[in-house]
Amino acid sequence: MRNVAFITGASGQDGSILCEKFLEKDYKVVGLIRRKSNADLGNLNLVKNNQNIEIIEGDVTDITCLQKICKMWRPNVFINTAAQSHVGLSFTTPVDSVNNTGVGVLNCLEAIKDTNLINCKFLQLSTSEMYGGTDGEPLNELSPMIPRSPYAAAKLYGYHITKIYRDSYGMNASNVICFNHEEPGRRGHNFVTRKITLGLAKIIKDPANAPKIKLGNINAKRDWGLASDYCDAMIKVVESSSSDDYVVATGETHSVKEFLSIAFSHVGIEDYSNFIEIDQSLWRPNEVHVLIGDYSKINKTLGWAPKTSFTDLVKGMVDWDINNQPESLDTIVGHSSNGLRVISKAY
Ligand code: G4F
Repeated sequence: MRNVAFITGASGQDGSILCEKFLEKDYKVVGLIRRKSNADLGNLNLVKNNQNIEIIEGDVTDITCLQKICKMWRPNVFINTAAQSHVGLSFTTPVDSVNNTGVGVLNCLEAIKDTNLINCKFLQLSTSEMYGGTDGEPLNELSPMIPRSPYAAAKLYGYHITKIYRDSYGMNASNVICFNHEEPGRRGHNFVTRKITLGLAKIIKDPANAPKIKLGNINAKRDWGLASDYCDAMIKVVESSSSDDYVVATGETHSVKEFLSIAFSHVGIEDYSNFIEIDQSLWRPNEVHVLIGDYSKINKTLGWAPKTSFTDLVKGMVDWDINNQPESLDTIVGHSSNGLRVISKAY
C-alpha cells in the first residue's frame, strides 16, 4: 500500500519543504493550508501541479476537517507544522495564537485517535522558544522549559499533550524541538533574518531610495540552521521505528548583529550601521536573549547532523533575495502598540 503523508501548514516554510521531500520519496501527500481569499499557493507553487499532492483548505482549529482528512486518506505519517509562528505577534494576537499553536495540536492527536489510525506516526514541531533562553549552556531534551511568550506557552502545551497521548494511548507521537531555521526565499517576511535579507536586496537594487531596515533587539542570539536540513531530521524521526523527542539544532549561537555583518559584507558593505535603524516598538514585552541547542541525542540515535554553516545560510538568503526581485517590504502586515493589526509596518 502506498505511504501517505499528511502535512499541516503545507504552504509554510517547513510544510512546503516537507511536501516536496515526501513527493520525492514517492509518498502520496495531503497538504492542509489555511483558507485565504487569493489563489496564490506561495511556497507550494513548485509542487501544486504534481498529481500526487492533494492541497486541502482547512484549519487545525477545526477538528472536523482533520477527522475528514484522516478518514479519507488514512495517512501513516502526520506532521503538524501549522502554527501562528511569530513570537512577537503572539503578544498582540494571543487568543488566535494559542488556538492555532496549542489547541491545534490536541485536535490533530484527537483526530488520529478518533479515526483509529493505529499505524500513523505523528510528529509535532516543537520549538526552542519553550526553554525561554539559556545563560550559554547548550539546551537538550532534559533542560528546564520556562516559556516567555503566548506562542511559547502554547507550543509547550503542544509538546506535553503529544507526550501525554504517547504515554496514555500508546500512540506513535514524537516531538522535534527545532531551534531557529530558515530557508532562502521561503522564510516569512516578518522574521528578522528575512527582514534583513529583503531590506538588503532593496538597498542593492535602489541605494538612493531604499528605506533603512528597522529592527528591534539586535543583541539577541539564536542557533540558526537551514530549514531543509531540519526537515531531513523530521523525516528521520517519522521513519524511525520508535517515538521520542529530539532537539534539532546546530550547536552554535550567533547574534542578529553577526547576521547583519555577514549579510552586508557579502555584498561588499563593511559597515551596516547607516542602513539600519533601531525601533523600540519592535522590542518584545518579554525577550528570549540567547538560544543554543545540543543535538547529540538525534545525532547518536538517528545519525542526523546539520550540513549547512551559519555563514552559508546567511549568504544563501541574501543571494536568493537579490536574485529574485522580492516584493516591497512596505506592504506586509504588522502590529501596532494598541494590539490591532495594521498594514505597512515592517516588523
Ligand atoms: O526571527 P525572529 O522573529 O525569530 P524567533 O522569535 O527567534 O522565533 C523563531 O524561531 C523559533 C525557534 O526558536 C520558532 F519557534 C518561531 O516560530 C520562529 O520561527 O526573531 C529572532 C530574534 C528575536 O530575539 C527578536 O527579538 O531577533 C530579534 N529581532 C530584532 N529585531 C527581531 C527584529 N525579530 C523580528 N521578527 N523583527 C525584528 O525587527
